[in-house]
Formats: sequence, structure tokens, C-alpha cells
Amino acid sequence: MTEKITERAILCGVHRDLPDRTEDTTDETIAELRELAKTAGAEVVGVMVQNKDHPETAAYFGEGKLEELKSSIAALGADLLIFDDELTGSQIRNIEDITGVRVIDRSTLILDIFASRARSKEGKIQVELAQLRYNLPRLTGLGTQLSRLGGGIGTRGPGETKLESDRRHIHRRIEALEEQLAEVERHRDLLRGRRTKDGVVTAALVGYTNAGKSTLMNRLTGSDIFAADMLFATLDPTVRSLELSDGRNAVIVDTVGFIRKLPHHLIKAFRSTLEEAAEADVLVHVIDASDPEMQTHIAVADGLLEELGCKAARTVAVFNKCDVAPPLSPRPRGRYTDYVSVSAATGEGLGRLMEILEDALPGKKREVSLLFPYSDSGEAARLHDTEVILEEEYTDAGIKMRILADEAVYARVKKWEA
Ligand SMILES: Nc1nc2c(ncn2[C@@H]2O[C@H](COP(=O)(O)OP(=O)(O)OP(=O)(O)O)[C@@H](O)[C@H]2O)c(=O)[nH]1
Ligand SMILES: [Mg+2]
Repeated sequence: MTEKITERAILCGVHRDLPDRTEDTTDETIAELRELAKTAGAEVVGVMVQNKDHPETAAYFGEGKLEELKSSIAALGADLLIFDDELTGSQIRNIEDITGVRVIDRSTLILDIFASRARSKEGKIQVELAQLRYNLPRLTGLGTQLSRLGGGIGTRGPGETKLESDRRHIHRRIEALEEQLAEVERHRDLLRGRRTKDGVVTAALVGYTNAGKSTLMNRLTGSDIFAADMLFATLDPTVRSLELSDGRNAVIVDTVGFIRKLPHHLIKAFRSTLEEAAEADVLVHVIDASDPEMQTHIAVADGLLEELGCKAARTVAVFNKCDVAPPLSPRPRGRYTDYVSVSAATGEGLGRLMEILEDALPGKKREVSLLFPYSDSGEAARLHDTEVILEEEYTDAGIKMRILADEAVYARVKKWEA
């Protein structure tokens, strides 16, 4: 057995005062980068942030800061630098030349975590595609570094050996993966099409990573999906059936979480998976209401939903973790049709959430009282085959029934309404 060597990382970022906080490198994005680094298995030994409008084109930091970085590396015994912004191939090469240690960026880190989490065939293809597309323009930087050090964060995953090959090889690999992905997608479209045909309605859980989507899914459906206090615990979309009180066929889909500065290639590669969410009848945006960064998280998720062209007729904002969150303040605006405060951990508010979902999902059934004269008893009998009968009584006036009816059934039986 080989001993696993933990990489000792210094986190690097520039702090700029931007009005749009979703792009800003602040204490919070560095804190998030720290979580990502930990998730990927690195030990964070230091942080270096420079106040600056933009990173430098040549080597991200200015000269003075790079000197400081070199001393820190020596003092802390660091062997990995993780930058909070996407780096170009030449930036990676320059920084590595100056500092003598391996350099990765936030996107590479996220891709690495995805690579270690991918379980399904589709997930693996998507991650490898994203890694290859991301690394292709950075090959010159990566080539030397890989042969020199071999392995570590950012080099794992299905694509690792391929990265050392030439561009043409990678292009061929990308093409092959795209074909495979198209094949898997066709299969999934087929399944989704079948669900639609069978009148199954869908709710999709979306939201920032670690918001509690999987925990909520488990609570609502009594399943046992992996949920944990870590970033990107879920990668592959999971579908479970959701029991509605009127007997409608519904499913709920759990999806991969969102994060600030999600690598563009990853969004592209995961587009089809996320389309599963985009095409749901109802979107359930799960928000960690206990997180001080809640508003930014909502903005990031909204931005990504927009980019993915999510067009669900209704979006429900679910403020989760109310057991540990401060009392809920502002009512969300914009795309949200409903909102509710819940705790997936304790179960609080889930009854209300189910009511909202039952209302929001198409084909809602309602109770109707009917009276069939005995001359129309054939119609009454027909309902037995297809509808939920709550009550039935044979009276002098005819057959009295209470049933659950959707719009179509209601239109058919309206004339017997009592
Ligand atoms: N206190 C509290 N913790 C919760 C609640 N819901 C979820 N959590 C915790 O939050 C953490 C993340 O939960 P997950 O369900 O894995 O979150 P997720 O949104 O699926 O995250 P990703 O799959 O990583 O995107 C876990 O440690 C849960 O136990 C809640 O209502 N209250
Ligand atoms: Mg999850």
C-alpha cells in the first residue's frame, strides 16, 4: 500500500471591491476555496491575498507579492498553490517557474472534486470532457508539470494519463466522449419522455452546494441518498418517486449543487444533466438560511438557472435549516411563486412544502361530490377503473360519490356534480 501524501497548500487570491459580490474575491470566497481544498484532500497551510483591481497578466501577483509568496512557501513547507481565479497556461508556467511548486486554480480544484465524485457513466464522461476542454488551452503549462511531479490534486480522474498526450490525441478523445455522451443522453431523454407520456410530474431540487437538497429529498421520499457536510456531495442526478396525497404520479430529482465561479466547461458538460432540472414542472430552490452568505448564494443560483434556461412555470424558494437559522426576513422576489421555511433535519415546515408542491405540480386533483341517477350508473362504474373514490353510497336519488378528479375528469363528470 502506498502512503497517501497530503499536499500542503497556500491559497492565493486578489481582493477587489466589486459591486457584484458573486465575482468578488473576499474572505468568503477564500473561505469557500479552503473548503474546496479540504474536500479535495489538501491541507491548507497559508493564505495570501493582494488588494488589487485585477490579477497581473504575467504571474497573477505583482513582483513584490511573488517574493513574499516564495518566502511563505519556504517557511510553511508548502508544495501546492491554489489560485482563486482561473489562470492561463502561461500564468501557471510562470508562477511555477518563479516559485518552484505546483500551481492549480479554483476551476481545476472543482473539476478534481467532481472527478473523484463521479459514479455514473454519464457523470464520468461529463467530468472528463470538462477536464480535457479546460486543460487543452493550458497544455503547455501542464505538460511539464505533470511529467515532473505526476499526480496530486487536479491530475486525478479519468483523464489523467491522457493529459500528457498531444493536442491531437486530446481532440480525438473529446470527439469520442462527445459521441458517448450523446448516446447516454439519448437514453435518458427516452426515460424522461416515457415519464412525460405516463403523466408523471416532476419537481427538481436545485441550489447552492451544501444547502441540504439531498437531506430534503431523503426526508420527503424516505430514501437514503448520500448527504453530508461537504461540497458537492451529490453529482449524479437521482430520481425518486414522491407520494402526493391525491395519488398523482410524481417524481423528485436531486441535482448537483451550484457554487460561485463554477467552471464554464463544467456547466457546458453538465448541461444535459441540469436540463433534467430545467425541464421539471416545478423548481424547488433549496437555500441554506443559516449561512451568512445566503443572499450571494441565491444570486449565484439564480444566475445559473437563468443561464441554463430554466423555464419551470413555478419556482418555490425553500429556506432550509430553519432549526439553526435566524428568523426569516425578506420575501424573495423575481422568479419565485412561493416560499416556505423548513428544516430537512427536524421535519419542520415539510407539510406546508408538500401542500405547495401539490398545488404547483400540474394535474392537481380536487374533491368532487357527484350524484348519478341509476340510469347513468355505467358512468359511475367507469370511474371505479381510473379514479380515486373517497366515498360511495346508494341512495333513493341515485349513486352518491365523492372522488378526486383532475381537470379532465372534472370536465367529464361536471354535469353530475351534487
Ligand atoms: N441543521 C441542519 N442541517 C441540515 C439541514 N438540512 C441539511 N443539513 C445538513 O447540511 C449538510 C449538507 O446537506 P446535503 O443534503 O448533503 O446538501 P446538498 O444540498 O445535497 O449538498 P451537495 O450535494 O453537496 O450540493 C449536511 O451535513 C446536512 O446534515 C437542516 O434542516 N438543518
Ligand atoms: Mg446533495
